Amino acid sequence: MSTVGQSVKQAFTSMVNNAKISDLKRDTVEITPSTGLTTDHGVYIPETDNWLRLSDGQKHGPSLLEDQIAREKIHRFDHERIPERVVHARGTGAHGYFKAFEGSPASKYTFAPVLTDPSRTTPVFVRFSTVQGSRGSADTVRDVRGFAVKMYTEEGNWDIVGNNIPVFFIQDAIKFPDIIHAVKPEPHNEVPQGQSAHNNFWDFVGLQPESAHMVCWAMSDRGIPRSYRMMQGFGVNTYTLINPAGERFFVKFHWQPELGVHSLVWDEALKLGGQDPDFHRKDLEEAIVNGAPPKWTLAIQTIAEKDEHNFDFDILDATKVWPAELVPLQEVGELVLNKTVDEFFPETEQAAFCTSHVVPGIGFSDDPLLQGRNFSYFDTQITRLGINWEQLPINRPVCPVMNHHRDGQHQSRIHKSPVNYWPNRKSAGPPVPVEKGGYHDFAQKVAGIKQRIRTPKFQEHFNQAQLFVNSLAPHERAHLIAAFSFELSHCDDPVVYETYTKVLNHIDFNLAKDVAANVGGVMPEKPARENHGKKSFGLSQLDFAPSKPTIKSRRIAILVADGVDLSGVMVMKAALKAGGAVPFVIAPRRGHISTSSGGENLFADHHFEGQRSTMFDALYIPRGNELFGKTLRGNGRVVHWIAEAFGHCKTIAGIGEGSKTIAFALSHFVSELSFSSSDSDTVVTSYGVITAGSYSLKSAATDVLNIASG
Ligand code: HDE
Repeated sequence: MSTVGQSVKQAFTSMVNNAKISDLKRDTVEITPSTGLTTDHGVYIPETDNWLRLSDGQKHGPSLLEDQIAREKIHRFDHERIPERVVHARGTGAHGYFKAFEGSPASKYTFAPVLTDPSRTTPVFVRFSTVQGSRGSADTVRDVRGFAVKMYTEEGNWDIVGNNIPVFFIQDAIKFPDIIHAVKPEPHNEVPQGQSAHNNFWDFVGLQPESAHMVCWAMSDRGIPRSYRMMQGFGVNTYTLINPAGERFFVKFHWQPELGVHSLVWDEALKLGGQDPDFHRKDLEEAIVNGAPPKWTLAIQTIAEKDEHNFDFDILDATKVWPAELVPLQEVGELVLNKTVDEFFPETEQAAFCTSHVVPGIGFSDDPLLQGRNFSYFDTQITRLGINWEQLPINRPVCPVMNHHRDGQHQSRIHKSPVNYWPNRKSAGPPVPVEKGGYHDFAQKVAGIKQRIRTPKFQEHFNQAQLFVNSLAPHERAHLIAAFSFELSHCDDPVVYETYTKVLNHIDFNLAKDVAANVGGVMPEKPARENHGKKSFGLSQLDFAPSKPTIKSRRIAILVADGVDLSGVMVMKAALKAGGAVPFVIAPRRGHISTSSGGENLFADHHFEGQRSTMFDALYIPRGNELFGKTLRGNGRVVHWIAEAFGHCKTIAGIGEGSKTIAFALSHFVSELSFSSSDSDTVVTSYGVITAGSYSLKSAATDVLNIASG
């Protein structure tokens, strides 16, 4: 999958270091060619292929239970699996760092050095995930993506356990088991996997109108990101910051990707689910290994305590965004992921996040979803990893840890002290409570009556769903209609899809009509409520186009066959590499390809059948001799590749025979294009032909760079 070999990858990742990577080295086992095989108790093993058995040398007799080596091997294997995460089971992770910007505006709101001190490099581990599917489910399914960040600060670990969507399905943590039971595979047959397109999910959200806003986000292009590197992250919940003067601010956290926010189209997502279920995992690794470490800017939105009630929504309600027009974003620092893990299980699988892990200067709010989460995460780690989960190498802080917690399964620390309680007769000795620099809870005045209620502002559910739908670009809206229609058409209980089309009419009359027409829902006669007509910045993905267009880390397929013009390939490859893209040469076979000038001096990375257009962002077909053109045009996979890439709005470029091949493949779709010139040079996108006819190779390369980055 990568253009560099394993040794280069190791060389690259071994260069990366920070306090956490050094800390992990304590437990990293180097394995050299001369490392001997041993049992777990350290005895060398001369043979690991045959169970000790009775035999006369000709016939097998019974295997003997006394073979402690075989027994140990099987025992260890039998217990390899641990429970998967109850949600977010499927994921991948990487190491990196966070650095506050020089003059970070965060210092007005917090004294936490991680956000304010630009001289610090804070090690970070990030795990991305999908929510619904099991550990082995496909990456590209329609789902919310997890974006969990663990910062190993000098004051302790700080976890921002976020998603790629800024709101959530429910307002109160007590509903979490219900929404998750509803979206997960149905209990009677454990179907479907990695999908929300089923009766139970749509039944629940149809009866739970507070989900409407989040459902719109999940059905939008946000639900099918192109890459983990091309999506935003959001803390979602309302946290607080405390400044040196002791003033408290409500805060929301946003991660903004350097590469902009991009999505697959649904047809690609569906196909990739089968063609390359690890598409997003491989994409993250490929970018890091090829020297394009993904980056995000951390931005905060803050509201002073005194302004808490100045909005027509409750700022503690996780089903609401804080519109950027009302609460501007302030950029405070940068996150970079520059190292892949050495081993998946001990690092990514054993990584455990906890919303309750905050550091001095950062606190919670009364957001009822966050309050429940603060209970849930620690609790779930006990089932998954055991009570000493914070001692696991990936989870332990890089600062000192010392207290009177003791024992429990898998205790790995040996405490040299005769007392394990406080106060004790050795009170002059450590560990003693630390006043200065310790975590002081904010002195918040609270009064109330114990009751199970939702306050009035928590009862409005459609204003922001409408704001989101209004803010979409026309193609995003079309995708939204298609996604609702796909999902509801997979529900076979009429009560379910009829109920949901009625809910849609509370969001947008035309949206409800379009979906109802597709799925046989209830066709509304008039809007259930007026559209307020408002839009907000930052809800459409188009608002996040990178300031400078880039093709960095984009995968470009160069289709070739025997008889290809070598220079055409090399010029384009060089141009793409200069732009930071990752070109792959694909041919009828992997190996050497003979070129028009003679000799076999072009090496193909893959053969046509081994890859699909869906795995690439753009396509280029160079010049070649007649045999070259005939081979490509006579290959159904190539013709399909071009047509499919065109259908998925990808940039397609061709020169000479390459251009003729594109014309041949697209003749059904773009009849108005003139491809007749035998040596015309062509760059096509779904937006039209960029040029045809007298077009130089160099300008074609430039155009590919410009277009692919658009
Ligand atoms: Fe989670 N969530 N969640 N969640 N969540 C878990 O913790 C929970 C919520 C999120 O890569 C679990 O370690 C409750 C919102 C991510 O390891 C569990 C509620 C957001 C991950 C849990 C929520 C998230 C989890 C399962 C409602 C976005 C994966 C395994 C009150 C801000 C972290 C685990 C990783 C994982 C509980 C709602 C994000 C059971 C009770 C809102 C990214 O503790």
